[in-house]
Amino acid sequence: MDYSAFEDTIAAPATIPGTGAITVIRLSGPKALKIAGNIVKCKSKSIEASGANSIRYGEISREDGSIVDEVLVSVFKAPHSYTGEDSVEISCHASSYVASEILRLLCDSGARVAEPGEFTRRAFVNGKMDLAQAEAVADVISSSSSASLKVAMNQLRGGFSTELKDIRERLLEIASLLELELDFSEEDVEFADRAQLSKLLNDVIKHITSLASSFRQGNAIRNGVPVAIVGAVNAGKSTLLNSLIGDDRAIVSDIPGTTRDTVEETMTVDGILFRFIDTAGLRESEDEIERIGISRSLKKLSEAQIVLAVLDSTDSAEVNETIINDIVSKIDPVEQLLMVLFNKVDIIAPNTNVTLLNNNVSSTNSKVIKLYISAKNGLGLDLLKKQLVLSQKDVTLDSDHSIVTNFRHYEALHKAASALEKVHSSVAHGLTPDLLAEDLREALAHLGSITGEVTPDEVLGQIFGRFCIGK
Ligand SMILES: Nc1nc2c(ncn2[C@@H]2O[C@H](COP(=O)(O)OP(=O)(O)O)[C@@H](O)[C@H]2O)c(=O)[nH]1
Ligand SMILES: [Mg+2]
Repeated sequence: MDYSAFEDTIAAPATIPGTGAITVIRLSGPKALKIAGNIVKCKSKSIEASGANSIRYGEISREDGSIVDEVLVSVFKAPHSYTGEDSVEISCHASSYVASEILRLLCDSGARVAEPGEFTRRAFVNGKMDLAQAEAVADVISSSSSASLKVAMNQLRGGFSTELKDIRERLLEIASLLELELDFSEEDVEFADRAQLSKLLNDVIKHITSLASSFRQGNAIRNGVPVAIVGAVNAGKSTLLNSLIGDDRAIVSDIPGTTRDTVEETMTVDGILFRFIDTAGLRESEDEIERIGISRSLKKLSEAQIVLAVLDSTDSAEVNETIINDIVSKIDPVEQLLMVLFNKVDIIAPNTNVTLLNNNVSSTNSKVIKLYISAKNGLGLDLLKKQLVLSQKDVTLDSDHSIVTNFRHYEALHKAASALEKVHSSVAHGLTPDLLAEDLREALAHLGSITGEVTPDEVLGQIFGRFCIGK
């Protein structure tokens, strides 16, 4: 069946050769079965004569008859494959040498090495998935928590696309009414009831805006809830980052001003992905590089969802008060959660049960979370992690709407909403349909760019170019 839009047959390993037990080499295109049949010899009928969705056992030999590997070949026929084309997947032993030999033999038989993301791009072009779904493939592969997997899966299975389709259909309805008016513009007819139009537009704008505003949450789900670790120099911020992630990631030293740049690490706690950001200590500095580090810290502080203010509890109460007030003045109490951590409790209260101590602290002051910890000895960190997880408990994923995790989608929604705002105000000002129709078309184009209905080739190139080879 000649289904594919492409004439050439592409090949690439879909797994990383040299790791694991097997490597899978993908082959897709009109000649996939013929090329695979050329290099894989099976006992009974050839690969080319195999039925769809079958698995065959065979041997791959070089031109001189020497054997390369024993393999399993999965056969898929158009349009029932990932790419929508005839495809085969060769499972060989994971040696990178074996994989490169097989790839060479495939190319000698007429295949060419696939470009990054080319399999998924073909799936998109052949109508197996839309662009948002294709992008979700990469998100599913890189998902690292139950929430990020759930959102990516919803997008992959078309949940987000269906929601967009509904919005587009409502707008198309309005657009077609307006176009009709345009055709009859000489006769001065008004097909679209302006009050109804205004209400419809309002509903759609609200829907799009709420999708766009889910990006903050979506971004946290995909890249981790941003947690900034801030405070004075030498309070133990870098030690805390290292203890939390269980690795010596940031440099710890008693020389003040050691951390000059921000260091980020992600970690999953109770299925929630957090992104911890160690920052340069906030202080006046003469050092140019440290000053750049401090301004970056302030930026990270403003972007964080959770701020961990680390204090050195051996410092005086006045000193710490000043530091806290400084941090409080820099955060947004509505959008950001502050936790105050009195570090180095091992020095001020040796041999104390830190859990008991903290239970007393939190019960007396429930508004701001305060904890005594020892970043160095790991005291109080369990409680800290518990609080971090608790802070996310209201973040529900079971809403009716999709959650936007992709910046490209966020931007498109934003632009669509502004174009519709223009339509809305034009309606209010009683402007002619030709002016309304233009902005409406623009909004539709932005929405369409998310699912790839109207996406220029160069944008597609950028999106798929970020995929790895074999995807
Ligand atoms: N005793 C004790 N020392 C700590 C603790 N946390 C950090 N330190 C020490 O404090 C110094 C500064 O730590 P560092 O993490 O580099 O501080 P930063 O400037 O805030 O990043 C180092 O000598 C650490 O070993 C702690 O909980 N207890
Ligand atoms: Mg540091």
